[in-house]
Amino acid sequence: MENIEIARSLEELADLLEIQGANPFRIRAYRNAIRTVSAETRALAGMVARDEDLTELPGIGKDLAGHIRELVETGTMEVLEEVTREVPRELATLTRLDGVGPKKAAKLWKELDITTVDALQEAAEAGRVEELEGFGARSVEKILQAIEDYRSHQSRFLRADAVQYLRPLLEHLEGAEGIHRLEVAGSYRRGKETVGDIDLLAVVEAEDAPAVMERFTSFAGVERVEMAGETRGSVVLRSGLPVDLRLLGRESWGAALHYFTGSKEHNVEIRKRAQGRGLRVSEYGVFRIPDDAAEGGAEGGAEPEAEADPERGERIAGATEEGVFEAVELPWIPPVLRENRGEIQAAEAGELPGLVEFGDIRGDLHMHTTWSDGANSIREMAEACRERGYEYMAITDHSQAVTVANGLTPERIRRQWDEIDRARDEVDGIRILRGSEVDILRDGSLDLPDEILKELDIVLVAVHSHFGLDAATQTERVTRALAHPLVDVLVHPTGRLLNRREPYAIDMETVLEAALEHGVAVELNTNPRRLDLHDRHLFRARELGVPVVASTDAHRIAHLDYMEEGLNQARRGWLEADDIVNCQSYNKLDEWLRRREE
Ligand code: DGT
Ligand code: CA
Ligand code: CA
Repeated sequence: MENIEIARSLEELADLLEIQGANPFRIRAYRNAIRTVSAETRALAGMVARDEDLTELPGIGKDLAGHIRELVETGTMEVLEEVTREVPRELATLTRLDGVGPKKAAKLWKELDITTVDALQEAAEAGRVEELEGFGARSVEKILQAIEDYRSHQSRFLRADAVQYLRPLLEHLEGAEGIHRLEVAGSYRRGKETVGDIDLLAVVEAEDAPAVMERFTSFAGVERVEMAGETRGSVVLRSGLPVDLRLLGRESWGAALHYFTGSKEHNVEIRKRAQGRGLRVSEYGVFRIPDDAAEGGAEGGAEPEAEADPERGERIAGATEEGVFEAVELPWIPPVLRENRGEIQAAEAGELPGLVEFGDIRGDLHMHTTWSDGANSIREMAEACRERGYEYMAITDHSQAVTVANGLTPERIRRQWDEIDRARDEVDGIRILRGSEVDILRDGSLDLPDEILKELDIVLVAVHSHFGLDAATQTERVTRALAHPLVDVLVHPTGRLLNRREPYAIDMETVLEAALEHGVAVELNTNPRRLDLHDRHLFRARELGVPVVASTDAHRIAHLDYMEEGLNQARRGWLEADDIVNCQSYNKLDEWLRRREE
């Protein structure tokens, strides 16, 4: 059981207890524990197995340690069973909806007997919810929107979650005898921010196939087996994540890897290209079409026909992916680019981008400390950034308008500078920039006076309120902020929370043009639940020449590690190191930050 699954169960428990009206201190203790569990890098299941003391973890007392141990060992918790005898378990799902917390869920249940998303939708549409005290027409509208979002996201998993759900299965399979190669294909390999399912490929000898399939379906984390054939198996993990496994011979490895990596659109183009060269590409290999078989020229790119012998004709490639590309006269194309967005043309012209890598990153320019809503001190963050090999970093706590995050007034910011000065003395080997995540107010003005902004090394701006404005007003608001001469980076440019909250309505093209005009950078927020800026936005930013900052928005040390995974998104947007501000040396960065001083 992964930490994320433990955190999920504790969250469900905390939600149900809160709906039940349990002691608020107890609930707060559970919520603290959830944060600890999610941020812990060691596997708690391993700690339990080794009989280690969980109470040494921050926020985990004897009580919680016992619950976690029970959960890891039995898959459930007596406390959870207990509360669900009184509170319907489905109610925990309602609390996941934006705009419905445990208090509202309790009210819906007690007054309208609503326990499911379906029932809530029905009651909301019938006008029964808005009559409840504390709801009203606006909040009902919001709930209906949240239900719609929930439905559209339900079937997709955040990549970052899928990574965690999948890891134990991969370890289990890697230990299997008879597997020569194992790779995750599909959208996962293409680095997409969400995945529908997992497509696993393995090379095995024919005689080992049954044992390998058996090992796959008997994995302890499997909830149910959908099918288990000779070469293909399909399971659903306890987390709900569907996983397909295909077993192949060595001669087909490259072709299958290419085919099942997709995307479908990319594959169609490659097949067309092959047909033009008298070749047929399938998941089995690349074959020369025999002269007697005139294959669907008119239907270029159609699926290989199921009835036709898939291996008809002379095999000219298929064992490696490079070989497949070579057969159609192309260099190997990185999976993150395979979306048929021009990668084939670029490959043909020898103009594939040299994609950014973690080693190119020289610093992190967006993070929080205990001065606002972060968990670590300036000094701790500085040491952690230095450990990650960075040359520089920026401390960017919230500004005063963001009261929920304990935003800083001008007076507190000045005091923070003293502490930054001390950290500069105490922590060698890293440059610490004075920054701020300045709130963009409703009218597009900034939440801090110019005399403060002038003394900051880097000024980030972001929207934290009035997400509901119409696109024209929101765009106007943000572009006005970008026109301010002291602004360096627009952070949280879409405000989305993946699978939870849609981006706010904004005209990104206009925003990017304004950023270009005013020499402002835009942020790729590498928090895996945010990833503000879609791959298409990043692609467009690069095309226009708008600089991009890739930053973690860390609220604790562990979050600094979001950078590495988050760069998948940058690569999907075709970004090279040169396109990213924080891939520059300190001197270059400093020059850029002073660009408007004269
Ligand atoms: P997902 O799972 O929705 O996040 O997206 P993918 O891209 O992983 O799609 P999936 O799992 O349906 O299929 C995996 C890959 O297999 C896909 O990227 C390309 C290939 N593939 C699947 N079905 C077809 C098809 O009908 N035609 C072609 N050309 N390729 C297909
Ligand atoms: Ca897939
Ligand atoms: Ca699939």
